[in-house]
This record gives sequence, C-alpha cells and structure tokens, in this order.
Amino acid sequence: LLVTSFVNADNTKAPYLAKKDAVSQLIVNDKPFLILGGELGNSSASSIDDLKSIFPKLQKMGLNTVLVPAYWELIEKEEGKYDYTLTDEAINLARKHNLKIVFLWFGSWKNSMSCYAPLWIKENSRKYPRAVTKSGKPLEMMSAFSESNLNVDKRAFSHFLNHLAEYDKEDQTVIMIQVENEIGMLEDAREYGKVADQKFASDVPARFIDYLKKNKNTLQPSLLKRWKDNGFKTKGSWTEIFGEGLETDELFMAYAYAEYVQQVAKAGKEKYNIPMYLNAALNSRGRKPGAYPSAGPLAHLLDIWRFAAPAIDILAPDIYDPGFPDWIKQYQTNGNPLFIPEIRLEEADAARAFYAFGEHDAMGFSPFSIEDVPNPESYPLTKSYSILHQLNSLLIEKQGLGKTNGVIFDNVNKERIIERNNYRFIFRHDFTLGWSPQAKDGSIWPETGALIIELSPTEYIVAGTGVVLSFESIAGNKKAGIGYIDQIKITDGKIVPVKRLNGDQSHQGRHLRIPVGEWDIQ
Ligand code: N0T
Repeated sequence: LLVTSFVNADNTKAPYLAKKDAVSQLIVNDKPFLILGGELGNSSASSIDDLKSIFPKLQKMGLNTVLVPAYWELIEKEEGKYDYTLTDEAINLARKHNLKIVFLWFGSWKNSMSCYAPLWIKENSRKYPRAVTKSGKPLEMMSAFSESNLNVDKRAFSHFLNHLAEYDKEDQTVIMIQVENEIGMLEDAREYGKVADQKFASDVPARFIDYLKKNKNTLQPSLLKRWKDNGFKTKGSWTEIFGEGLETDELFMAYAYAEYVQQVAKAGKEKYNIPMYLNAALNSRGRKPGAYPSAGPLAHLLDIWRFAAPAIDILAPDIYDPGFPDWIKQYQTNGNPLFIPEIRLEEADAARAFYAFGEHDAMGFSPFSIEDVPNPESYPLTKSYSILHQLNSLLIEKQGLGKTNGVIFDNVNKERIIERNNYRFIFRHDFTLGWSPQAKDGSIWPETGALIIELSPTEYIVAGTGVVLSFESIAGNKKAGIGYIDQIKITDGKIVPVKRLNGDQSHQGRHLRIPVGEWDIQ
C-alpha cells in the first residue's frame, strides 16, 4: 500500500497578522513568528555572488529573517517586461539557509528620492512628473500627485506580488513586504505645482473629518491641537481646518503620500495578501517640516497614515539616533505592533533587542547592513539572538499579557525599578556594583539590557547581558529573599537547569547577576 498526502493549493494560506490579547502577531506557516532579523545594505541584493556569500554568514549569526531590497529598476528594466532573477535567487538561498525574507519594495521612493525608479521613468518626466518646491524648483523625487506615476508603481508592485504568490505561497519564505522606503518630502513640507496646489485648496476629505470626529479621544495630541485651535471645524480646506503653517503643509502631504501608498499596497494585496509595512526616517534634532524627510509615517502622523493607508498593517521606525527607548515607545501605540526594520548596526543592539522584545512585545528587530558584521559567530547580537531563539515560544505565549518587561542601561540610565506582584525588582547596570573598577573611573559603560518573564508570581526568568537584579518586598513589614537561582537553557520549549548559582555568582543570594561581556538565562 502506498499512501501519500497532498496539499490543496487553494487552502494554503499566506502569512498574516492575528490578534493575541493586547498585541498582533505575525503568523507564518500557521505559527506566531518573532523576527530575529537583519537588513542587507542597499546594493548587496543586486549581485548574486554577494547574496551567495552573505546568506551563510547570516545563518551563522542565528538570524531567522533577512530584509532584502527588491529593486523596481532591475525588475522592470524595460517597461512591461519583468525579471525576477534576483528575488528568486534570494528566496532560493533563504530556503537553503533556513531564513525567511522580508522584501523591501524600492519603488517610487527610496529615502525621499526616486533613485530606484526604472530609467524609462526617469527619462520621461513629462509623462512621469517630479515633485516641485514652492519656488518652482523641480526635485529628483517623483510627484505623489500624478496618476501616471501611481499607475506604473501599482502595476509593477502587483506584478511582483503575483509572482511571489506563485513562487512562494506554499513555502511562505517571504513573510512580509515593506512598501517603498523612508518616504519623505524634502526642501519644503509639501509638494507645490498645479495639482498639489489645487488639492491643497480643496476641502479636506469628508471621510477623514468623520474619522477625526469618531476618534477625538485617541487622536495624537499635535493633530488634535491644530484642529482644536481652529475651532474643530468640520468643513473647509486644509488651512481652514488645521491653520496655516508648515505643520499643516506636512499633514496634507502625509495624506497624499498615504493615499498613493494605499493604492500601491492594495493592488499588491489583491494578488497576494501578505502583511505590509512602511518604515520611517525619524525626525531627530527638532527640525522643522521640510528640513527633515517630512510627511512619512512619523510618530506625529500615525493617525493620518493609519486612516488613509489601511492596507498597510504596520508603521515602523528606523532608528539611527540616540534615545532608542523613547523612539520605539512612540510606535507601539493604538494597536500598531512594534517592528524595528532598521537600527544602526552597533554592539549595543545586543542589549536593545532584549528591551524591544521584553518591554514592548516587539514583532521583530533588524539592524541595518547586517552583512557588515565582522565576526558573525562571536558578535554580541549573535549571542542575544541565540538567547532570544531559546525564549521564542515563551515570549510568543506571553505577548500581550503584560507578563514581561525589558530593561536597558548606559552611563546615564543605570537603574530601573519594576513592581510586580508582591515584589520590587531593582535592575541595575552591572558596573554599578561597588567592586567593579568601572563603577567610579569615569569610563563610558557599554549599553546593557535584559528581559524578565513572569512564569508565576514567585518564579521568573531573566535573560540578557550586563545587569544585576536585587529585590525586596513591597509590603513594608515583610522581607523577601531569593529561593534559588539556576542558570538554564531552553531546548524544544523545555526549561533545562544547567547550574545552581547560589554562591559567589549571586553574591551568596543577594542578587542575580549577568556580568558585562556575558550572556545568560537565569
Ligand atoms: C536608511 C539607511 C539606508 C544621526 C541609511 C537612514 C536605508 C535607509 N536611512 O544607511 O539608506 O535604505 O532606510 C537615514 C537616517 C540617517 C540619520 C542620521 C542621524
């Protein structure tokens, strides 16, 4: 007797997002998936030789996902003719090296510019117009107010997604798509020119006003304030409703970008309905709209983006500036899952990853130009990923339940107190310990971090690097002490004790400690 099983192609689902308690999780091959990722440098996916040498390295680092550019200009070199050699090769290599892929659609916009638009578009600005500033200066970037621009991007993107459905749906190697890259207007806060000016002078779409009315209580403060200061009007032009100024120009422009991207994403999803997100170049250093890449999916514009681009599932920050915890906090809001598609590649990312997953139920973490890591086996992030990999199913189970926290420390932020059940957990940077030479010698401390998972009110797991944890009872008349500390590892979802650490390693039961330079689960 020969038995065989087969899959009905129509029943194969694409990856999707599913609600779990307070968060959304990415479901891949029917299971929740946390992205331990890295993004390739911009040019690395345009050479098959590069891809071949990079993918084994990523596997050595313990990544489970790689973010890979899909270049419009190389996919559609000739109008209407499509070539997927590079993306197919990336998918094949990913399968071989046990990686998932997130493709980055470098379409109309890449960091504000349109450098990845096909040459036949660049050479025909009469048909495919560029943006224009207030003074009439033409910019390199494609205009968001042109039907012909939108149509060609839409056509190419949906062709690409159709190809992915055919090539990969059964496998689900490709788990998500980034639409465009760091969209943002520069030089002025909005586009000018005939179509843009005319739209700017027209009424704010009624459906957007309805949305504002319905969501008055949860609107972002800056948007609410502009609307309020102008008397909560419900009909009128952008300046009538939100007042004059660069900030209103930016709101208008964000709406225009969002409508454009919505069309592109929707056309793609009609061919292959997989999760899609946008990444934002953050506005650092308090610059004015126009001086930074404006009107992209920035924290203060999330309302507009979520309203006008509902086909986009996640709005995500690219983090290149100091202040990591403050930036990411702004993005885990109103049901927007936290995904960090780019962060500057540095050793401190090893600490930040623990914080993102522990404190904010992150869906994923992904340093930029990951192939530049000099020593894949011993790089700090590799060690963190190895721990996060072990904690994977526990984290997935606890997401959205408020049973985890993350901590992150440096020279300035050295301590964090977390109250949980009957205990006060006092986390500190390892170098706060009086006996470490760095405690007082004025040296710059490495960033360290950890996460804590509550298994029961008296049982916790702490994982990370460079932290020390002591605790006390919240009730003033009670004392609390450590029952025991085990170093553990987790294999196939099972907690396996490795060593008892009740002596010197915990200062005879006074604290839990993971020294700087070491990684551990206890
Ligand atoms: C990023 C990357 C790549 C002190 C920069 C970040 C990637 C794009 N842009 O290497 O170009 O494709 O998404 C711009 C942030 C620079 C901020 C410097 C702040």
